[in-house]
Amino acid sequence: MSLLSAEWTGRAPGRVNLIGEHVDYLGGIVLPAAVDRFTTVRGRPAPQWCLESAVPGGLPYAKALGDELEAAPQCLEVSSEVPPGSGISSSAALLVAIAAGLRPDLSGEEAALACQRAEQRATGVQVGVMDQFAAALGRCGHALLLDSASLRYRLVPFPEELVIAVLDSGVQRSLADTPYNQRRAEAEAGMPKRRRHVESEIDRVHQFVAALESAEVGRLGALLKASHLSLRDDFEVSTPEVDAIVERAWDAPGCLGARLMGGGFGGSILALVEAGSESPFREAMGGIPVMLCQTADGPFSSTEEPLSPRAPQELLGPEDGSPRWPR
Ligand code: GAF
Repeated sequence: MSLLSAEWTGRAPGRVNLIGEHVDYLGGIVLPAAVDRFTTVRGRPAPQWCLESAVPGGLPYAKALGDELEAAPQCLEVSSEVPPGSGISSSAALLVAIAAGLRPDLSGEEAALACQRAEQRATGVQVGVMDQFAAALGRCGHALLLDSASLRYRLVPFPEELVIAVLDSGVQRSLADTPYNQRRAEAEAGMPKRRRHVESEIDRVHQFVAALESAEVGRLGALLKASHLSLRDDFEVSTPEVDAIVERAWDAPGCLGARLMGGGFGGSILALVEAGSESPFREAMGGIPVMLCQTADGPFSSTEEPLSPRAPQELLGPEDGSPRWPR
């Protein structure tokens, strides 16, 4: 840990979630991917924690992570390409970048769990581990299939002929100002509509992975649409603005499917678009901001070691990702 007395730099990506929404805090399986928008943090030891950034609000996250890692105070300079409040998890990118710079000796799993606890501590939002895991361990060319109960994971190749589009609903929000914790509590209590979403969504994750692995890209769109309808009607985390953009994307040229992404109540929309159709897709979306992304590496991902020593990446099958319900 000699790094704690020296200057350091850490860098981590934002993430998208292909499918598996509002299931990570219930032990479900999720399929996020790290994307090519990064947050970079330069740090050095200081008498007290301080943080300089064009985006306000990062200091409580940094301090909370410092507490989790039992790190001495640091002064941080943050620069980021991850737009805040837009649903690609700027908070996970910030936290994982700090963890990667301060404690590169950690495993990706340890770093992700520390960042998850820090986010919960800083915001009071009882987030799952998906975002931090994706930012830490995502791999270029892949999505990351994670069982959030066992933390076993494996990489799933992401087809080159697909482009990830993130659409901004224009409704920026912090999860702390949404009923995220309430939805989590309702789901944990086994409320029938919430439970129906969770069970059907986990099933869709399995189907989505099967479709990716058998190169049946046509099936992906129907699964995205079904996921959105379930988030809208059963989990009730969508908004009229988000629904209108999702439906517009469904009809746009080259779009396989689209859905609300992340915590919901605004934020962003994920669309999968056939490579080559980016321009007509963007045009059909009118003035709605479209960010085209590619998959990227997280700082704890090792291209030389496909199997994590700590989480044996056994194949995740239908028995994985069973939700935790009350007895
Ligand atoms: C947010 C949370 F941070 C994640 O843990 C996850 O629950 C997601 O909302 C919903 O799937 O991004």
